[in-house]
Amino acid sequence: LVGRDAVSVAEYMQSDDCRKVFVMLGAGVSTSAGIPDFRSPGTGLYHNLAKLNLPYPEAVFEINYFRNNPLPFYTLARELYPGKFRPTPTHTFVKLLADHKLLDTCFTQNIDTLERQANVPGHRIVEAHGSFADQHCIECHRPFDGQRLRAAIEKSQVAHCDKCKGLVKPDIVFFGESLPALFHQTVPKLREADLLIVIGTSLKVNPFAALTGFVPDDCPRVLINMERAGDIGRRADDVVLLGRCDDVVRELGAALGWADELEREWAKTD
Ligand code: CNA
Repeated sequence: LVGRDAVSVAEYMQSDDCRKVFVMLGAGVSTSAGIPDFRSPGTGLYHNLAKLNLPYPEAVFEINYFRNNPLPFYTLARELYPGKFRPTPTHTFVKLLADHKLLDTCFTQNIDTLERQANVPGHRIVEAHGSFADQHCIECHRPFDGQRLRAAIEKSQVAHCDKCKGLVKPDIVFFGESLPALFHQTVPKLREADLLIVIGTSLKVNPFAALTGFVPDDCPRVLINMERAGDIGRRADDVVLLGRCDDVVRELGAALGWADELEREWAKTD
């Protein structure tokens, strides 16, 4: 990179050296859609979970806690259920990467499915922590009807498996559960990355956070976030662009000559 700024990143993205762009997303890309992240002080979900009387905030995503007390997770799920929120300009920026044949893979920790709603091609998305798209019994793993689970969650009623009466939950990865096979299958592709763009994540949850270490040593890594995260900034071609991600991707989009296209495509998501 010529410099550690958006213009230098754009220049590199337009060169022949940059063919495969990988993206890592976290909850920060969806906060402007109205979905709280986990850890932002005051507004984050962990701050607001106090009313659920959890022993500690992470318990809401622990399978053993869920087994004994599923209602806090159901309460949270009701707030996050897809269909209530609109993708952000940042989601649309990822779609433009695909439109311009630059996007190899978008790894996301988010469970809100806003990448799909922004029309990022499905085969480019790896939902590392699962999503609300499917649901299973946590005991016998029998699939459960999505409409029925949604109706139960809306009424704060616990759904039980038709066969074994076990608890049903959406296929969102809880702490201690393994990540989807697609995640593990796709990680090795990072070795071919020409550019990594990390957006809206505190990089505190492993194994997702560790993905930043899988790209080659000379692969530029760009962090777009409100605060510094992980070890991005340590390598020669690391770029840290602090600020609201929608503002930063607009700046990057303008440097790429995509400003109008970004607004036009984002308008379609309304
Ligand atoms: P996190 O730990 O809450 O970190 C979010 C990061 O984004 C923080 O560093 C914030 O400073 C930053 N941030 C917040 N708003 C913006 C903004 N507008 N522009 C730029 N940066 C911003 O969340 P992570 O994603 O790192 O943690 C991983 C968890 C969060 C995953 O397991 C997700 O499943 C989970 N989660 C997902 C959603 C969702 O699907 N939208 C919502 C809340 C939590």
